[in-house]
Amino acid sequence: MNTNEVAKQCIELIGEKLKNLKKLNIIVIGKSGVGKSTLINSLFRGNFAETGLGRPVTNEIRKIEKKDYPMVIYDTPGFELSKGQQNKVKDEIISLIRKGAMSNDVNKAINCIWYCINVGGNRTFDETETAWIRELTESNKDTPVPVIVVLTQACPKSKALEMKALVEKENLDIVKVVPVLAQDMDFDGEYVAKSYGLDNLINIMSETLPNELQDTLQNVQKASLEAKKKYAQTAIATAVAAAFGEGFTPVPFADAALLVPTQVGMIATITVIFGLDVNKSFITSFVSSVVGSAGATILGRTIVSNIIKLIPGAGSIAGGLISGATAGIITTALGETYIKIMEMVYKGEMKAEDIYSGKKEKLISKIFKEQLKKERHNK
Ligand SMILES: Nc1nc2c(ncn2[C@@H]2O[C@H](COP(=O)(O)OP(=O)(O)O)[C@@H](O)[C@H]2O)c(=O)[nH]1
Ligand SMILES: [Mg+2]
Repeated sequence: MNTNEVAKQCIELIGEKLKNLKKLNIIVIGKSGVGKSTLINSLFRGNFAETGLGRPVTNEIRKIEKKDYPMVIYDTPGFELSKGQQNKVKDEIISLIRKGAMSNDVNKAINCIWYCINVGGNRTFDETETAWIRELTESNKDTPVPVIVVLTQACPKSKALEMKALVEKENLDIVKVVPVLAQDMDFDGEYVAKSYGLDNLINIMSETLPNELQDTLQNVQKASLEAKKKYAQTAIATAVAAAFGEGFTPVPFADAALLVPTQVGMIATITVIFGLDVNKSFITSFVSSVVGSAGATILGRTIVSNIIKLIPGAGSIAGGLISGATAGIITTALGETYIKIMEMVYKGEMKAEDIYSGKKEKLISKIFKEQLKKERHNK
C-alpha cells in the first residue's frame, strides 16, 4: 500500500464519518434582539444562523438547517408576545420535544434548550421569563430536555453576575446559567469589552450531551480549540487501545491489515473533530512528510526500520515484528502530529496549500520526530 492509496482511504472514510454524524437539535428561545443569531454564528462554523435555510415550523418557531450539516436549530422568539401567545409557544415547544422523543430517531430528538436573556439591554430582570421557564419544565416532566439559561451580551461582567445570581435564586430545573459575550463590544471606541464565555457554553453542552453526539458537537463548534484538541486526543487513545491495547502482542510490521486501518481511522476521526475541509493531496503530503517520499510503500521494512531508529531505545526489529507498545508509540505520535497540523490550519497559521505543495514537509517531519521521542519518554 502506498501513500496515495492510504490518502484515498482516508478521504473516503472522512466522507463516511461526516455522513454518519448524528444530528444535534437545539431549541433557542429568547426575545428578538437578545443576540440569538449572533450567538449561533459565533459558536458554530459556517455562519450558520445567517446562511442556514429557515423555514417556519409553526407561526413562531423557525427551523434552521443546512445541507450536509449535522445540526438543526429551532429559532423561537416569543417574549414580546401577549400572554396567550407565550402559552401557545410553550405548548408548541413541548409538542416539538414529544414528537422528537416519540420518533425514536436520535437525529430528531431535541437535545438541548437555550433560553437567552439579554444582560446589556435589561434594566431589571423580567420575572415573567423565569416563570415561563418554570412552566415549561414542569409541564414537560415526561420528556425532559436539559435547559441552559444563556445570559447574552453579558457586559459589564458585574451586571451579568448579578443577573446570574438572580436567576439561580429561582431554583429552576435547569442545567446552568451561563453568561456569554459572543462578540467584542465596543463602547464609543473608548473601551472594548472582549468576548468571553463561548468555550464555557461548549463545555457545558458537551457535559449534557450523550456520547453519540460528542463527535457532532466538536465538528460544528468553532468556539473552543481546547475542547477539539482534548477530544481528538481521546480519539487517539481509543484507537491505540483498540488496536494495540495488549501492548505486548508483537505486530508484524509489514502487516498493513492491522496497522494502517487503525491509523487511517484515527486521522479521519481527528479531521471530523476539527471540521476542516481536507482533500486527498493534503493527506498524501502529510503522510509522506511523516513516512518518507510519496509513492513509497507504507510500513514496508525500510520505512518502519527508519521510524524505529527515531524512537530512542526501541531497539531494532527482530524477526519482522514490532511490539504492540512500539506500534502504539508510532500511532500516537502520528495522531499528535496530525492534531498539531490541524491546529495550525484551524488558526490560519498554516495554509492547506502549503501542505500539499510540500512546503511544510520538513516542519511536519520535525514535529513527528519530536512526538516519537516524547511518546517513548512517556512510556
Ligand atoms: N458586540 C456585540 N453585539 C451583539 C452581541 N450579541 C448581539 N449583538 C448585537 O445585537 C443585535 C441583535 O442581535 P441578534 O443576534 O440579531 O439577535 P436575535 O434577534 O436574538 O437573533 C445585533 O445588532 C447584534 O450585532 C454580542 O455578543 N456582542
Ligand atoms: Mg435572529
